[in-house]
Amino acid sequence: MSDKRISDDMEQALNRQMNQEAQQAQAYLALGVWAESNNYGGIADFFYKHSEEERQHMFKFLEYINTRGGEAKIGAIAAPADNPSNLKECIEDVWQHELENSRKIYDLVDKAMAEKDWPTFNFLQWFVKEQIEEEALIDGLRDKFALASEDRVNNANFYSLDRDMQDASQEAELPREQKL
Ligand code: OFO
Repeated sequence: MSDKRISDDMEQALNRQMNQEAQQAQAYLALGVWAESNNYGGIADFFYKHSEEERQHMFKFLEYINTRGGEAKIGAIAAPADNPSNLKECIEDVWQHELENSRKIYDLVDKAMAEKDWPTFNFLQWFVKEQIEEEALIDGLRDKFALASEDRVNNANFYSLDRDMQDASQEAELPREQKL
């Protein structure tokens, strides 16, 4: 392996975030199972796709750490949180989760800047942009949920919400749609 071009401290911080992305993939996977077993098939697809995206994020960190002469260290993944008790709680949990992830990315950006580690600063800009998109995506779903739940007359709006989530644009394909 070539000489290391990131600090030990940065290597550890990037490894933490890499494992955090793996943890997020696991959390979205668990939410997909929860949604599917509650007959929200569209929402389940949304979470399964998002789990794949988080896994791709994990790989971006892995490749970057190794490319800079560091070593990506695959850590343990904790069990996901308990299932939400309803769809509203589920969407709010996801929202808080993404906000927290944005804060972690910004902390890394701060660190890269403090260390004058411009390659890492540049690498992280992709994630800053990604979090803008992810926050907008989940915030949009919160709005749709609010609209759907205003109509208490029937469940038709929940059905539409489910379809909207299935069709929401995401970069990853469902694992079952990928060509092996
Ligand atoms: Fe939900 O985003 Fe990764 O970083």
